[in-house]
Amino acid sequence: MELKCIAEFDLGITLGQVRSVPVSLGDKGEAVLFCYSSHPGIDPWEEAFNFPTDTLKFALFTRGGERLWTRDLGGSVIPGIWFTPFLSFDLDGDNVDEIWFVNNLNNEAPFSLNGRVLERIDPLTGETTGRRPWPKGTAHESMSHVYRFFIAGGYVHGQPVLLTCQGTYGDMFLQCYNPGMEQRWSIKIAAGDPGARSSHVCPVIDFNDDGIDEIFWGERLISLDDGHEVFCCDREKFRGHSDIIIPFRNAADGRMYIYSCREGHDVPGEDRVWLYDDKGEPVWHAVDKGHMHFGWIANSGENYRKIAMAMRLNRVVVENGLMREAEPDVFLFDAMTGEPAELPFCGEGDLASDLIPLDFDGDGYHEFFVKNDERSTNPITENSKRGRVIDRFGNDCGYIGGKQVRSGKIFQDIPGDQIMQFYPKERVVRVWGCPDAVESDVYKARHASPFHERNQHMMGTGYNHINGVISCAM
Ligand SMILES: [Ca+2]
Ligand SMILES: [Ca+2]
Ligand SMILES: [Ca+2]
Repeated sequence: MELKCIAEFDLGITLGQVRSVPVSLGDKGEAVLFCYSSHPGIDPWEEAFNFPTDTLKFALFTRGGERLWTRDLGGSVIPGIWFTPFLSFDLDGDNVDEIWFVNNLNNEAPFSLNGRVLERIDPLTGETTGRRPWPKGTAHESMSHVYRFFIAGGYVHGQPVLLTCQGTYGDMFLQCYNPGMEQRWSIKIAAGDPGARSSHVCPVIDFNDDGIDEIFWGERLISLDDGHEVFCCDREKFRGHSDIIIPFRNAADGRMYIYSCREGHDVPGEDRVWLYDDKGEPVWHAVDKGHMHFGWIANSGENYRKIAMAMRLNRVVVENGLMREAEPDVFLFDAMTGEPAELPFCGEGDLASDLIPLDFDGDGYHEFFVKNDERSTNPITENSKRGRVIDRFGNDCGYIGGKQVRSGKIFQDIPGDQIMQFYPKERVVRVWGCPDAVESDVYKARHASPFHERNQHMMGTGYNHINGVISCAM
């Protein structure tokens, strides 16, 4: 398998953070939107927030790497995924994806909720074509809770609908809009209500195959038609949020399943890693305590056997209140039974938690990109596994390096999965793929639903974009 750089985009500044979504320009072809800054992503949690040294910018590029327009969002827009989610989505049905994001019009107050708006941009010009006030239901909560915003899109019997959401840990608010931007429904899930909180990812899929998309609001599935709860896994007991929530289909029985790695509500007697079936009933559960932080599902066992990974974060506070991540605990399971599993090349420590599963060559088995270890002070070098792609046996498939932007089927017309990485000092973004890939029946089955294509448009909201957590689904 040979990996090649199949696209390059020159963003022109030293890069601290980059997010990206595909944008259809209708008969003008496919474009790529980048949202980027020299400053790394800023989190609203008081123990993680810092003051930005650079603004956030949008830039639209052609597939060939030509810059079409740039917009600097200015000093009132905080450069972080929770403050400033964005989405490309054709809500009005003209085959051109509008760009939707949370702007702040109050240039004197970066935390202003009165100044925050849902803003729409025409991708053909980069100009604003609409604004409406951003709901401020979370205003009374702590800063970490207030600025957890999401924008998502989905379909109800073929009609597009837009979703805006606020909150994750306490009170949570969701609003849904029809193509003319009239509100279709609005719900509040109060902090004390039964059932799960949200997640840091928000996959959208027609999970029960009735023609209506659901959003995974953590372990709670919400209908985009009318906002009703389709079901909520472990509804009577679990009140926390899941770092990771992954829907997937098991080829052996053809049924859908849900893999959840829980972060919050760590109470004695309640396990942290769960598999649920298509009715929300538990199949297996494991790991009796801790903050589960990363997780994935990969076709990496014999005969496409699915392996599930769950990583438990061991965060420590060192001098002066600084937080650092100690060695994590990593768990590997047979995804369907919960029995302990192994990867042949993961004998050495915690490598499995730094793997991003991708099927570059389309054969139905996942390869893995090995991220840099964020706990390590050693840079990625060509001599280590870090920054490289390996196959499911650990064989080397080539060096890519960089930091992750998004992964999965980035270009729909190129066979197999691809990965998009940014290179901070080179100021560029590169997409790597396998031009000789041949899509097998197993690969095609994973892509038979529009899940992957549609969820690429949601890589600017939440943590959907990192660690392959959305692109490893199905
Ligand atoms: Ca449109
Ligand atoms: Ca449905
Ligand atoms: Ca493969």
